[in-house]
Amino acid sequence: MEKTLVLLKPDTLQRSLVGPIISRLEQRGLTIIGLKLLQMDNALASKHYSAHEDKPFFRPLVEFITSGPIVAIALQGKDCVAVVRNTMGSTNPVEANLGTIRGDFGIDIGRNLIHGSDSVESAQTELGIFFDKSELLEEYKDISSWVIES
Ligand code: D4T
Repeated sequence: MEKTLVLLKPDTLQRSLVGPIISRLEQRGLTIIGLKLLQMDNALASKHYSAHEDKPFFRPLVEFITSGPIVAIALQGKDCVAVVRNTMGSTNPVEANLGTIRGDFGIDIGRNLIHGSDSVESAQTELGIFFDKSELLEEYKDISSWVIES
């Protein structure tokens, strides 16, 4: 079953939105298979956002993501990369639809609350950055057949 990585960014923790945001992901029918609270350092942030290192927002982005604790979550579910992306909403909260996490909780692209891998390939790479294989507990839910037909 497909997996993805979610990061709840420092603004989510500072604003005490961890519970409501995790609830939305769980309510979609996704399964938490790994979860940890951590403080990213410069090296980890630069690695995670290496695709953006030439962009003007790279430095502020690294500063922001390292400015306080984050929550890293490994999720599993049918089409979960796409399901997480459309549950998060557009990168810029101003453009995100109401009913999405960014649309309901954010107003600034530099404080957009949540990261989700943008493809199955990047999910695999990103999960490897934040979780050891032994930290992922897969396929443990009994209710899966009530969420996913097959
Ligand atoms: P992440 O990677 O955080 O899940 O966001 P997205 O996948 O939705 O968006 P992204 O990779 O294009 O951007 C990464 C991160 O950079 C911030 N950002 C982005 C910013 O501060 N200014 C900008 O102009 C852009 C494009 C927000 C998300």
